[in-house]
Amino acid sequence: MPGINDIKNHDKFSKLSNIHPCMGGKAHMKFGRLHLPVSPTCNIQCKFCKRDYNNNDENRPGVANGILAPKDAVKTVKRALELCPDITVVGIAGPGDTLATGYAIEAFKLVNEAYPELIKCLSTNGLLLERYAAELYAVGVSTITVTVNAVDPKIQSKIISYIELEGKKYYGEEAASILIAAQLRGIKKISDFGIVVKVNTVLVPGINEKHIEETAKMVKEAGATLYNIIPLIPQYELKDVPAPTCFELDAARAKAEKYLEVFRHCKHCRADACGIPGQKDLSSELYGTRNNLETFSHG
Ligand code: CLF
Ligand code: SF4
Repeated sequence: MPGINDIKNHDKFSKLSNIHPCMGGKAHMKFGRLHLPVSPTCNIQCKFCKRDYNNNDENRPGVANGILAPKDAVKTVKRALELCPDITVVGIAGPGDTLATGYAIEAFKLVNEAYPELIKCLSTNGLLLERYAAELYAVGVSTITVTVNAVDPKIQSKIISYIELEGKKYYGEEAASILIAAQLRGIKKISDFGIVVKVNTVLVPGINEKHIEETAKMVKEAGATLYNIIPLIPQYELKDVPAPTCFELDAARAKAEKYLEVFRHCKHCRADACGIPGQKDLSSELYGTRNNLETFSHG
């Protein structure tokens, strides 16, 4: 059975916007996504990411109750489709970074062999996206979200503390420059494969709210198709920064919209979310209650 990557590029986004719940408003109400929480660790530290948080009821990107082994991915997809036949997308969004370990690619390979018709969707901070672009394409990934919170190292260095690359830690503006360059190269390379790229930006008042336009412009030039602005959930080192108001969020979206179509239905999904976004979450039916495993928050 053909997968979505067999569709020609120019038709792909319009097709996806009808069936992928994070690519279009209509699909968002109708179709579901399953997240497989197979990625335990991260290779950067965002200042709003509380790495040891774990809560059954918490709804925010990246939180999960536990980690799934890639070998269990196919049976998890099978069970999820029984619980919610409207699932069209299998996503991997954490709880850490999906490319910091090889588990996401391993899980997608197995799921793609068993369910080629399902959309495979990956969310990453983009540090290693260029390196793994060809492998992601080979295992059937057709949509990728890259979280780009700034394209100016001065601003980005206020949002991340450090990155880790090839066993070395980088801090401050040096870390920010490496990350930004890697994200833009990754978006270019993956979109050259015909994979549809959505960029997520966490809106952090007082830090990047005047920088949205420039970010949208640069990620579009790199190859992104869609933009999603997520309000900051104040925690960890940014716990005292207030979350953006609806007005600030709307203003940022209006600026981004000059360059890219803006997705406005994001539900801050957990890394183990299951079902139609905004409707009853089926993750506890699917994964049960699994505690005491360290988790991360993905923005
Ligand atoms: Fe998951 Fe993200 Fe794929 Fe969607 S979620 S990896 S693109 S399948 Fe969607 Fe959830 Fe918002 Fe993400 S509503 S947090 S945008
Ligand atoms: Fe890593 Fe995502 Fe947390 Fe940032 S928000 S530190 S990319 S897991």
